Amino acid sequence: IGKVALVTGASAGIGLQLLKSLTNSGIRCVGCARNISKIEELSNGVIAHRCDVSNDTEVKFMFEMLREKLGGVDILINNAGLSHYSPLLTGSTEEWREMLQVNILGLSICTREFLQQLKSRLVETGYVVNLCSMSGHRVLTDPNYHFYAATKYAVTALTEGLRQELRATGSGVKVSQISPGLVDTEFKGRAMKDMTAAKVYYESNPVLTCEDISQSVLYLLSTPQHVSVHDILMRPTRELK
Ligand code: NJP
Repeated sequence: IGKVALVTGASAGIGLQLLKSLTNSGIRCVGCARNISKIEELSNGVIAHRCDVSNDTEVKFMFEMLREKLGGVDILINNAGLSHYSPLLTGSTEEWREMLQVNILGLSICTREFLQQLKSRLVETGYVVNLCSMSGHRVLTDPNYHFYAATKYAVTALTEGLRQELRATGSGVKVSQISPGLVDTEFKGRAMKDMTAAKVYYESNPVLTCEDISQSVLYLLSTPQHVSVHDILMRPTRELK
Protein backbone atom coordinates (compact mmCIF):
# COMPACT_ATOMS: atom_id res chain seq x y z
CA ILE A 1 0.00 0.00 0.00
CA GLY A 2 1.43 3.36 -1.02
CA LYS A 3 5.01 4.40 -1.19
CA VAL A 4 5.56 7.29 1.20
CA ALA A 5 5.09 7.11 4.98
CA LEU A 6 5.18 9.98 7.47
CA VAL A 7 6.18 8.99 11.01
CA THR A 8 5.52 11.64 13.67
CA GLY A 9 7.67 11.79 16.80
CA ALA A 10 10.44 10.09 14.86
CA SER A 11 13.47 11.45 16.71
CA ALA A 12 13.53 8.75 19.41
CA GLY A 13 12.27 5.37 20.56
CA ILE A 14 9.49 3.74 18.57
CA GLY A 15 9.41 6.45 15.89
CA LEU A 16 13.11 6.19 15.11
CA GLN A 17 12.84 2.38 14.86
CA LEU A 18 9.82 2.74 12.57
CA LEU A 19 11.90 4.86 10.18
CA LYS A 20 14.50 2.07 10.00
CA SER A 21 12.06 -0.84 9.63
CA LEU A 22 9.75 0.80 7.12
CA THR A 23 12.70 1.97 5.00
CA ASN A 24 14.15 -1.55 5.07
CA SER A 25 10.82 -2.78 3.73
CA GLY A 26 11.06 -0.46 0.73
CA ILE A 27 8.80 2.32 1.97
CA ARG A 28 10.03 5.90 1.44
CA CYS A 29 9.97 7.57 4.87
CA VAL A 30 9.67 11.05 6.28
CA GLY A 31 10.29 11.54 9.99
CA CYS A 32 9.13 14.60 11.87
CA ALA A 33 9.80 15.85 15.38
CA ARG A 34 10.81 19.10 17.08
CA ASN A 35 14.48 18.03 17.29
CA ILE A 36 15.51 16.30 14.11
CA SER A 37 19.24 15.69 14.52
CA LYS A 38 18.80 11.95 15.24
CA ILE A 39 16.65 11.58 12.13
CA GLU A 40 19.21 13.43 10.03
CA GLU A 41 21.87 11.00 11.25
CA LEU A 42 20.06 8.08 9.56
CA SER A 43 21.83 7.41 6.31
CA ASN A 44 19.00 5.55 4.61
CA GLY A 45 17.33 8.25 2.54
CA VAL A 46 14.85 9.25 5.22
CA ILE A 47 13.70 12.86 4.99
CA ALA A 48 13.82 14.74 8.30
CA HIS A 49 11.35 17.55 8.87
CA ARG A 50 11.15 19.78 11.93
CA CYS A 51 7.55 20.04 13.06
CA ASP A 52 5.59 20.38 16.28
CA VAL A 53 2.51 18.25 15.60
CA SER A 54 0.35 20.39 17.87
CA ASN A 55 0.99 23.46 15.71
CA ASP A 56 -1.60 23.75 12.93
CA THR A 57 0.52 26.02 10.73
CA GLU A 58 3.60 23.83 10.94
CA VAL A 59 1.63 20.66 10.14
CA LYS A 60 -0.08 22.28 7.13
CA PHE A 61 3.26 23.53 5.84
CA MET A 62 4.76 20.03 6.26
CA PHE A 63 2.05 18.39 4.15
CA GLU A 64 2.37 21.11 1.46
CA MET A 65 6.13 20.62 1.38
CA LEU A 66 5.74 16.82 1.12
CA ARG A 67 3.23 17.24 -1.69
CA GLU A 68 5.73 19.34 -3.63
CA LYS A 69 8.78 17.24 -2.81
CA LEU A 70 7.41 13.69 -2.93
CA GLY A 71 3.99 13.96 -4.54
CA GLY A 72 2.23 13.32 -1.22
CA VAL A 73 2.00 10.91 1.70
CA ASP A 74 0.23 7.52 1.60
CA ILE A 75 0.76 6.28 5.16
CA LEU A 76 0.54 8.31 8.37
CA ILE A 77 1.93 6.85 11.60
CA ASN A 78 0.71 9.06 14.46
CA ASN A 79 3.42 8.14 16.94
CA ALA A 80 4.31 11.47 18.62
CA GLY A 81 3.22 11.37 22.24
CA LEU A 82 4.33 12.04 25.77
CA SER A 83 3.42 11.44 29.38
CA HIS A 84 4.04 13.49 32.51
CA TYR A 85 4.06 12.31 36.09
CA SER A 86 1.02 14.41 36.96
CA PRO A 87 -1.61 13.09 39.42
CA LEU A 88 -5.21 14.28 39.18
CA LEU A 89 -5.11 15.64 42.72
CA THR A 90 -1.91 17.66 42.45
CA GLY A 91 -0.76 17.71 38.81
CA SER A 92 -0.07 20.91 36.87
CA THR A 93 -2.42 22.36 34.27
CA GLU A 94 0.53 23.01 31.96
CA GLU A 95 1.53 19.34 31.95
CA TRP A 96 -2.06 18.24 31.31
CA ARG A 97 -2.30 20.83 28.51
CA GLU A 98 0.86 19.53 26.84
CA MET A 99 -0.41 15.94 26.91
CA LEU A 100 -3.75 17.08 25.42
CA GLN A 101 -2.02 19.15 22.76
CA VAL A 102 0.33 16.44 21.54
CA ASN A 103 -1.47 13.15 22.24
CA ILE A 104 -4.94 14.25 21.09
CA LEU A 105 -4.78 17.52 19.15
CA GLY A 106 -1.52 16.78 17.33
CA LEU A 107 -2.79 13.37 16.25
CA SER A 108 -6.08 14.89 15.05
CA ILE A 109 -4.44 17.78 13.17
CA CYS A 110 -2.02 15.44 11.38
CA THR A 111 -4.83 13.04 10.50
CA ARG A 112 -7.04 15.79 9.07
CA GLU A 113 -4.23 17.27 6.97
CA PHE A 114 -3.17 13.80 5.79
CA LEU A 115 -6.72 12.98 4.64
CA GLN A 116 -7.14 16.34 2.93
CA GLN A 117 -3.96 15.91 0.89
CA LEU A 118 -5.10 12.40 -0.14
CA LYS A 119 -8.43 13.89 -1.25
CA SER A 120 -6.76 16.68 -3.20
CA ARG A 121 -4.64 14.06 -5.00
CA LEU A 122 -7.82 12.01 -5.72
CA VAL A 123 -6.22 9.06 -3.91
CA GLU A 124 -8.82 6.75 -2.35
CA THR A 125 -6.63 4.40 -0.33
CA GLY A 126 -4.09 5.00 2.41
CA TYR A 127 -3.38 4.07 6.01
CA VAL A 128 -3.49 5.81 9.38
CA VAL A 129 -1.82 4.00 12.31
CA ASN A 130 -2.25 5.57 15.76
CA LEU A 131 0.11 4.79 18.63
CA CYS A 132 -2.34 4.28 21.47
CA SER A 133 -1.47 2.42 24.67
CA MET A 134 -2.51 -0.35 27.00
CA SER A 135 -3.53 2.55 29.21
CA GLY A 136 -6.08 3.54 26.58
CA HIS A 137 -8.05 0.42 27.50
CA ARG A 138 -7.91 0.09 31.25
CA VAL A 139 -7.37 2.54 34.07
CA LEU A 140 -3.81 2.19 35.28
CA THR A 141 -3.20 1.29 38.89
CA ASP A 142 -0.58 4.04 39.09
CA PRO A 143 -2.54 7.26 39.78
CA ASN A 144 0.28 9.45 38.50
CA TYR A 145 -0.57 8.50 34.91
CA HIS A 146 -4.37 8.83 34.93
CA PHE A 147 -4.29 11.99 32.82
CA TYR A 148 -1.99 10.33 30.29
CA ALA A 149 -4.36 7.34 30.22
CA ALA A 150 -7.26 9.71 29.55
CA THR A 151 -5.48 11.02 26.45
CA LYS A 152 -4.97 7.44 25.23
CA TYR A 153 -8.64 6.58 25.89
CA ALA A 154 -9.28 9.55 23.59
CA VAL A 155 -7.02 7.97 20.96
CA THR A 156 -9.14 4.80 21.12
CA ALA A 157 -12.25 6.93 20.51
CA LEU A 158 -10.56 8.84 17.68
CA THR A 159 -9.42 5.65 15.92
CA GLU A 160 -12.92 4.15 15.91
CA GLY A 161 -14.53 7.52 15.17
CA LEU A 162 -12.25 7.99 12.17
CA ARG A 163 -13.00 4.49 10.92
CA GLN A 164 -16.72 5.24 11.03
CA GLU A 165 -16.37 8.65 9.31
CA LEU A 166 -14.23 7.14 6.57
CA ARG A 167 -16.66 4.30 5.93
CA ALA A 168 -19.60 6.71 5.89
CA THR A 169 -17.94 8.71 3.11
CA GLY A 170 -17.02 5.61 1.10
CA SER A 171 -13.28 6.20 1.60
CA GLY A 172 -10.93 3.25 1.24
CA VAL A 173 -8.43 4.66 3.74
CA LYS A 174 -7.76 2.19 6.57
CA VAL A 175 -7.16 3.04 10.22
CA SER A 176 -5.72 0.96 13.06
CA GLN A 177 -4.13 1.48 16.42
CA ILE A 178 -1.41 -0.25 18.37
CA SER A 179 -1.83 -0.46 22.14
CA PRO A 180 1.38 -1.58 23.82
CA GLY A 181 2.27 -2.12 27.42
CA LEU A 182 5.69 -0.86 28.43
CA VAL A 183 8.20 -0.48 25.57
CA ASP A 184 11.94 -0.04 26.10
CA THR A 185 12.43 3.65 25.17
CA GLU A 186 13.39 6.91 26.88
CA PHE A 187 9.68 7.24 27.66
CA LYS A 188 9.97 4.09 29.77
CA GLY A 189 13.08 5.45 31.49
CA ARG A 190 11.24 8.61 32.50
CA ALA A 191 8.18 6.67 33.71
CA MET A 192 10.27 4.26 35.77
CA LYS A 193 11.83 7.11 37.73
CA ASP A 194 8.41 7.80 39.21
CA MET A 195 7.07 4.28 39.74
CA THR A 196 9.04 2.61 42.51
CA ALA A 197 7.11 -0.68 42.73
CA ALA A 198 6.84 -1.09 38.98
CA LYS A 199 10.53 -0.28 38.60
CA VAL A 200 11.51 -3.29 40.68
CA TYR A 201 9.25 -5.52 38.60
CA TYR A 202 10.34 -4.22 35.20
CA GLU A 203 14.04 -4.31 36.02
CA SER A 204 13.85 -8.10 36.26
CA ASN A 205 11.32 -8.80 33.50
CA PRO A 206 11.69 -7.98 29.81
CA VAL A 207 9.41 -5.35 28.33
CA LEU A 208 8.42 -4.86 24.68
CA THR A 209 11.04 -3.59 22.23
CA CYS A 210 10.71 -0.94 19.53
CA GLU A 211 11.19 -3.76 16.98
CA ASP A 212 8.09 -5.51 18.41
CA ILE A 213 6.10 -2.40 17.62
CA SER A 214 7.59 -1.86 14.15
CA GLN A 215 6.84 -5.49 13.24
CA SER A 216 3.22 -4.92 14.18
CA VAL A 217 3.06 -1.83 12.00
CA LEU A 218 4.54 -3.76 9.07
CA TYR A 219 1.93 -6.47 9.62
CA LEU A 220 -0.87 -3.88 9.51
CA LEU A 221 0.49 -2.38 6.29
CA SER A 222 0.69 -5.87 4.73
CA THR A 223 -3.00 -6.70 5.29
CA PRO A 224 -5.14 -6.89 2.15
CA GLN A 225 -7.49 -3.98 1.43
CA HIS A 226 -10.59 -5.93 2.57
CA VAL A 227 -9.10 -6.64 6.04
CA SER A 228 -9.47 -3.98 8.74
CA VAL A 229 -7.57 -4.62 11.97
CA HIS A 230 -8.87 -2.24 14.62
CA ASP A 231 -6.30 -2.66 17.36
CA ILE A 232 -3.19 -4.63 18.24
CA LEU A 233 -3.09 -4.77 22.02
CA MET A 234 0.24 -6.19 23.15
CA ARG A 235 1.81 -6.68 26.56
CA PRO A 236 5.15 -7.98 27.77
CA THR A 237 4.36 -11.68 28.37
CA ARG A 238 5.17 -11.50 32.06
CA GLU A 239 3.19 -8.32 32.75
CA LEU A 240 1.02 -8.91 35.81
CA LYS A 241 -1.99 -6.59 35.33
O1 NJP B 1 8.50 7.89 23.30
P1 NJP B 1 9.85 8.74 23.29
P2 NJP B 1 8.15 6.43 22.72
N1 NJP B 1 5.69 17.33 17.99
O2 NJP B 1 9.70 9.67 24.44
C1 NJP B 1 8.17 13.28 19.81
C2 NJP B 1 3.35 5.52 22.98
N2 NJP B 1 3.60 4.50 24.01
O3 NJP B 1 8.88 6.13 21.49
O4 NJP B 1 9.75 16.53 19.36
C3 NJP B 1 6.38 16.38 17.35
O5 NJP B 1 11.04 7.87 23.20
C4 NJP B 1 9.57 13.35 20.38
O6 NJP B 1 10.42 14.16 19.58
P3 NJP B 1 10.83 15.68 19.93
C5 NJP B 1 3.60 6.94 23.45
O7 NJP B 1 2.49 7.47 24.15
C6 NJP B 1 4.84 4.29 24.52
O8 NJP B 1 8.22 5.46 23.84
O9 NJP B 1 12.13 15.84 19.21
N3 NJP B 1 6.97 15.36 17.97
C7 NJP B 1 10.02 11.90 20.22
O10 NJP B 1 10.50 11.68 18.92
C8 NJP B 1 3.85 7.64 22.14
O11 NJP B 1 2.64 8.03 21.55
C9 NJP B 1 5.02 3.33 25.52
O12 NJP B 1 10.94 15.78 21.42
C10 NJP B 1 6.85 15.30 19.30
C11 NJP B 1 8.73 11.11 20.39
O13 NJP B 1 7.62 12.06 20.27
C12 NJP B 1 4.51 6.57 21.28
O14 NJP B 1 4.24 5.32 21.90
C13 NJP B 1 3.93 2.62 25.99
C14 NJP B 1 6.15 16.24 20.04
C15 NJP B 1 8.65 10.46 21.76
O15 NJP B 1 9.70 9.56 21.91
C16 NJP B 1 6.02 6.73 21.15
O16 NJP B 1 6.60 6.65 22.44
C17 NJP B 1 2.69 2.87 25.47
C18 NJP B 1 5.56 17.30 19.34
N4 NJP B 1 4.88 18.28 19.95
C19 NJP B 1 2.53 3.81 24.47
N5 NJP B 1 6.22 15.91 21.36
C20 NJP B 1 6.35 3.06 26.13
N6 NJP B 1 7.45 3.54 25.60
O17 NJP B 1 6.40 2.33 27.17
C21 NJP B 1 6.94 14.78 21.43
O18 NJP B 1 1.63 2.18 25.95
N7 NJP B 1 7.34 14.41 20.20
